[in-house]
Amino acid sequence: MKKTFSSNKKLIDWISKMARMCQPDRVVWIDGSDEQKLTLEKQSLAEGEIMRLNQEKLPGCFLHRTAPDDVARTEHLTFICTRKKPDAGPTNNWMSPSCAYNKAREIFKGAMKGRTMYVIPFSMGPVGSSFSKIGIELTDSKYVVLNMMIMTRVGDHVLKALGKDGDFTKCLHSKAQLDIKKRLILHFPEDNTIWSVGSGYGGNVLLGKKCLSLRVASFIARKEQWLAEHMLIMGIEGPNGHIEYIAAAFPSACGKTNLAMLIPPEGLKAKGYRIWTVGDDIAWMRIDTDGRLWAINPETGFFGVAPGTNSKTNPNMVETIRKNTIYTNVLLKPDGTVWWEGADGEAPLEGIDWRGQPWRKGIKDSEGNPVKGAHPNSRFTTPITNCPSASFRLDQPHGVPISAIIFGGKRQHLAPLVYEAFNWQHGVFAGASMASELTAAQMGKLGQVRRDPMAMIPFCGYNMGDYFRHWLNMGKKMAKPPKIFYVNWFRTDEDGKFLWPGYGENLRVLEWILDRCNHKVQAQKTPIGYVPMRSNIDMTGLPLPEGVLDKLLAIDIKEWQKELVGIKEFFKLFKKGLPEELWQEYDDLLARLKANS
Ligand code: GTP
Ligand code: SPV
Ligand code: MN
Repeated sequence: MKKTFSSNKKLIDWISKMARMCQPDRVVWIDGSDEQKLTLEKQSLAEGEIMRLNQEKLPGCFLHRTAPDDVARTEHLTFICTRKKPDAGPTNNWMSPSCAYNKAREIFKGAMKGRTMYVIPFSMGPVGSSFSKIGIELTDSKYVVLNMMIMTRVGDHVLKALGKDGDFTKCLHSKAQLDIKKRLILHFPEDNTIWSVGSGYGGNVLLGKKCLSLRVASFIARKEQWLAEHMLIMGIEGPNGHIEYIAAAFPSACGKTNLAMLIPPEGLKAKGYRIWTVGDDIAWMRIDTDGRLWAINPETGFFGVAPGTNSKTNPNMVETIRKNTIYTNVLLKPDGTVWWEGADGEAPLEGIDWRGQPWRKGIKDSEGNPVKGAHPNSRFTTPITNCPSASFRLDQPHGVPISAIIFGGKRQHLAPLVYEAFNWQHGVFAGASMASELTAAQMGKLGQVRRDPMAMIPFCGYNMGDYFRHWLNMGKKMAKPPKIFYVNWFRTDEDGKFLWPGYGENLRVLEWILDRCNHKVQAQKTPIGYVPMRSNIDMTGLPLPEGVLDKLLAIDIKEWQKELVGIKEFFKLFKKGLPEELWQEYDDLLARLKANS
């Protein structure tokens, strides 16, 4: 392989030091070339780390299986290692830097013996943009290299941009023994350093993603006065041909990817609507000289949830993942293609499941539960440029202007389909008091409701009390702040069935949101915020049964009063660290609910 050089002394010294600790047999620099990618694929195939899929039906596609206990982010093994404990805040796991480095060093020592250490220079954001940050990931996993080449901008041009004395996030990863007892995901925001060991699962090991672009970036963003958020970014081209952009924060596996590339339902398509996908997971946002908030997606690919993806729910994604895609933990069909629960067509009669075991349609485990073919958090890694709705502004160094920020989560009850915050401060309260049901994206109890402010509870790299303060300050700095909304696609009826059809139909709600931003429609003032008048949601082509829209928009005062108990409990965790403004919003909501009860 071609040798790559960097004249950056800090980089060279750091690599030598890490190599001395991990003791790889060799060090290989990733230059970003197709030629090198092909070599890596070949080696990875030979080692059985990836499998080539049916090249006629899925050209350039591969399958990878992780260890059965390494299938989702491990939040209990994820730490923010600030020098002072309070700087990590009450919602993060904390370890002192010295303790964390010592513990991990013991696992990293000699972990790469017999392996290659790859040096991946990557840029989050367009190379050279003032938004962008450079990271260098050292890893002993070819799977990580191949994924990073899809998810980020990788190669020599990044080293060139780094130059002789540029700064970078030092990202070290080793699979080590893939032992959950020796697994640690450590962030040292004060050292601009990430150490991840003992895992091979995406969110734990693609260090440019959650570790750099959210945990470390959020820490930097507060200092530099911008925002690093767990948000999709999408452009909505309206009937007049004008494109407006929105950003939305939903917790993991709560619908960001799906919303970001929705296809307008017939009733709205006729009006001329069209969607442009900018990003599905992460937004970096800065205030520009026009007083507005501008956003980029620092990534170049999707690491999307497979189950439930089909040509009804997400036709654009079905199209996207036909080529050059790495599938992880899905079912392998006899014809060398793949399948997951909720994929197009009938379930196959047989295949090899995500664990690598023979699987037959309808098989049950010893307790009589159906055995899933694909893991519920199985995913695909695929380039954003494959996506038919990919925005033409993906590489614009200054990003896109954001008209609305949307928060949301999975709530069977309580939250209505949509409401608008009274103002920025109230919107920050709505975000800060968000809660959602746990999904398969994190190891833990499925379905349990937990507080997940701004969908950032697993991803904020510092004290969330300070994070809320930062959000409040950002609002004050903008002459034209985006309006803030809250949505819930997941309200259910008495039988537990979704009341709202979701997916493409969600555009009906987005249309109302933009109409509100453009002062086109009035709304109904309620104790929790502005709610649509029924007639202002265009329901053309969507005949919901009588009364369903009312149920979707209803606000149950008693339930909200109960919710406030949970919010109070959460806010109290922060003690004096919670901005007074949020307690003010809490009190005001309490009073408005009382006045309406
Ligand atoms: P991360 O990648 O984990 O951050 O998740 P995400 O927010 O991008 O989630 P994604 O869009 O992949 O959605 C996860 C699950 O929610 C999938 O099973 C979808 O089918 C389901 N889903 C998405 N949108 C809707 C919707 O509007 N209604 C309903 N009922 N389900 C939805
Ligand atoms: C999430 O869990 O929010 C994801 C997937 O987007 S991962 O990158 O694994 O964190
Ligand atoms: Mn995510």
